[in-house]
Amino acid sequence: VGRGARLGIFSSLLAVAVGLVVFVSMAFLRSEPPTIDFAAGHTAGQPVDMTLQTVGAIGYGAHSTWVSYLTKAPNGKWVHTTLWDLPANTRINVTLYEYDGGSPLRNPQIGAVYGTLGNVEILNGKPVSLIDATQGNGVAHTFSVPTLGINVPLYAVDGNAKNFCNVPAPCPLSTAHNVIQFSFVTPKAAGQYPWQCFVPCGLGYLYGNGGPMQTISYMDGFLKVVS
Ligand SMILES: [Cu+2]
Repeated sequence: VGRGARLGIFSSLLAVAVGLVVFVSMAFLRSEPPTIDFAAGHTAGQPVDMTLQTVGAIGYGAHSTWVSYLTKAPNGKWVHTTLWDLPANTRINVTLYEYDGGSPLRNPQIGAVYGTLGNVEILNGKPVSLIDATQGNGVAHTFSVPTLGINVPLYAVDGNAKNFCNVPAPCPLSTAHNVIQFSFVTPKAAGQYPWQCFVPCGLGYLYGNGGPMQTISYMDGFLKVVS
């Protein structure tokens, strides 16, 4: 075999190797938690109901001690994800079960409810527009969509409650929880709108802002608004 042919074979093998590396890394980058589809079969003008929960520890997987959100899929199954397909320009009625303990807020401003319909949340049946986190159990997490001006503080449960949830998520309703309900309207423009928790709840990470605070399916995600 001549030198040119050997060079040709070498180049082809190199190209295949580089191709494989690129393919595998792209597949890794593409892998993400599942997106729950609340837009399929949606009738324009009808509200969409969405049920979420927040837990003090997911209880399984690579980060079993991390705080997390979970989403109830339309089939009734709880899924460990924070990614949702939502119809544009639609009222979303959220029911959120909060199972985590809390603390006072470093920034009291995120105790205010805004951007929801009426600028209120319904906390265990009572409308609330501000949670003073220096009182009671404090705030556990927030549901915040900065680009849409939405902030919903989640009043915590008593971290020392006898029935505090300490089982792998999802937490059952028999364990200590608060029920927080609110509604908001998705924007008219399709696109991906990031949402996150603004309580630095990443215990053990710098200023509490690492780990679950920076990981999709734990304390942040996307509203994938589709038109
Ligand atoms: Cu949080």
